[in-house]
Formats: sequence, structure tokens, C-alpha cells
Amino acid sequence: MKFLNRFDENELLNAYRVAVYSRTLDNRIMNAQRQGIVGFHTPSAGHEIPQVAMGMLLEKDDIVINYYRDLTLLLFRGVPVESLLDHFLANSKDSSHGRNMPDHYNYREYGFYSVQSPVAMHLPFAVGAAYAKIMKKEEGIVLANTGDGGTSTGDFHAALNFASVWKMPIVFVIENNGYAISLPTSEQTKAPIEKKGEAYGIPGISFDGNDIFSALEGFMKAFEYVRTQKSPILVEARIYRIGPHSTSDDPKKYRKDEIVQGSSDDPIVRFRDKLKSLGILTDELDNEIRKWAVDDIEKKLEDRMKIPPPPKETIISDVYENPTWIQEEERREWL
Ligand SMILES: Cc1ncc(C[n+]2csc(CCOP(=O)(O)OP(=O)(O)O)c2C)c(N)n1
Repeated sequence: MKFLNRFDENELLNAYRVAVYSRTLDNRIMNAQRQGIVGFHTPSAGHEIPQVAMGMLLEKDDIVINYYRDLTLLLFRGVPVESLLDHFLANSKDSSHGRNMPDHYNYREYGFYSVQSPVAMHLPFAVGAAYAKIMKKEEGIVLANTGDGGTSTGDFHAALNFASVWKMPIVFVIENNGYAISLPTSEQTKAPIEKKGEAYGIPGISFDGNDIFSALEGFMKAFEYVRTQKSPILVEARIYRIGPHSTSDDPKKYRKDEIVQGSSDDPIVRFRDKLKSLGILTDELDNEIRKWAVDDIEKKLEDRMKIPPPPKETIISDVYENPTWIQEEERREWL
């Protein structure tokens, strides 16, 4: 049987598996930060459904210019959890030797490019990436994700303007989780988000990103539009940030939780209930998936924690091929 005339049961089950795994990993990294094992984290709880939906529609040649809350999408596209853990632990196997903030990943071999911290600064890069693809006559489109707060930055508007003028094949996705840190969406922008592209000639769509089928339906339309029209679209997935903005934030100071993790409103619980009602998931299989996620992450975390931190020497050797006398002097003092 095909759902939305496209996806079979196994694809939906795989998406559920990734969503559960991602939430389990996200919660574990939050705890690891509280234990002092990890320095910082921007949790992605509540963002899983649109991200698995995007993952289901991406093709091999597509590239993603994502932001710091896209953990599920990285897992969906096959970034090994070991590499993610190395990154969180900032150990010697981390590709940046722990010098990027956690959640500021770089996995080029999986079609992900370096995450930028300044809000929405990566959106003009997405236009550049699409432009480069066209110049090199490469297949595929660009997916560029950011939060609702990102739509109130100058970079968002510059990116949309150039994407439209140059007809760039980009799906701009706004993961509207209701807040930019403590600021509710309604207090940082007045225009409906999906309409913000209209002034640039970019169509927009908006849907309930907490529901797997409305997310899949919405993204199907968006990806189809960009692939066939070879021009940009703006997508708003309406979701809710279940956790704090980051491990440095305490949302109790400014809001009451509207969606509680594990409640019947939690989008992963809604996904689970939907799969059960369709006869795709049983209680037994669900328990198996949830246990597998916990056990697998715990085992891998234990393994990766044995990896030593980067050698001190790399502070200099990663930056200078031939250290100057100043670095030589510093090396003698520090190392
Ligand atoms: C240019 C800039 N201003 C302020 C910040 C501090 N800051 C980090 S994330 C953030 C909120 C972003 O909100 P949103 O785009 O809605 O994404 P969310 O974090 O909610 O997923 C802010 C203000 C920053 N990183 N960059």
C-alpha cells in the first residue's frame, strides 16, 4: 500500500525509527551536558517530524545548508552517530578537534556544510551553493533551513531576493518552533511567515509540522515545485520547541510548556499513534525500537568517551604549517 501515492510502510517505519533515535540521542546529550561530559547543546526535540519528512524527499545530489537544530536530518541522511558523538565530546576524532561549538557540524561527505552561529547567516551561502551547482552543471537542489527568528534578519531577505532574481533551485524551510530563544514568534515578526517571500516573487506554503502526513504532503509539493520549476519556494513548518533554546536557557522563566515531552501532543507520540492505527506498528515493535535506541546510544557513548581529547599540540599545528618564532615560544610555555 502507498501512502500519499508515494511512500510505503517500510519508509514510514524507517522515518519513525530515525525520529525515536534522534529524540533519544537528543535527550542523552542534554543529560551529558548536565553531567559535564558535553559543553553545550541546542536540543532538537519537537523538530523531528519535518526533518524526517525532508529526509524522505532528499535525493543523493541534493545538498543541505542547515542550522544548529537539524540533528534528525543528519541522522536520516546517514551521518554516523559515532561522528556526532565525537563532535559533542570534542575528542581527537572530531573533524574540527572540538573547536566548533557543539551542533555546529560539518559533514561534507553527507551533503552538509558548516553550520553558522549568527542567525540566518548561512542563507546567502545557500544561494551561492545553488549558483555553484548550476555553474558546474551538477544535478540536485539545495535545502536551506532556519528558524522563525531567522526571517527577521537581513540575510534572510538578501538570500530570498537573489534566489528569486537568479532563479535558484532552493527549498527555504522555516522550522517555526514558536520562539527565538525567549521571544515568541508574534513579537519578532508581524507578517505570516509563508508570505514573506511574496515581495520577492517567491511562493510560500505553511503546514502543521507536528503531523507526519501534513509535513510529507507540504514538503512533497515544495520539493516538486523546486525540482520542476528550478526556482525557489519558502516553506513554513509549524512546530513547537519542546525543550529549552539551549543548555544555557531556562524556558520556565518566560513560558509554560504547551507541549510536554511524552504526552499525547508530542509529535513523536502522534506519529507512533498514527502508525499503530494504520497497522504499521505494534506495541512489541515499538518497545523494541525504543530499547534499541537507548542501548545503542549508551554503548556508543561509552565507547567514544574512551577516545582522548585532541593533543594540545594541535592548537598550533592545525593552524600553522610552519610555526613562527612566537608560536615556538608559546609552544615551549604551554605544552
Ligand atoms: C546575528 C545573531 N544575533 C543573535 C544571536 C543569538 N541567538 C542565537 S539563536 C537565536 C534565536 C534564533 O531563533 P530562531 O531563528 O527562531 O531559531 P530557533 O533557535 O528557535 O530554532 C539568537 C537570537 C545570534 N546567534 N546571531
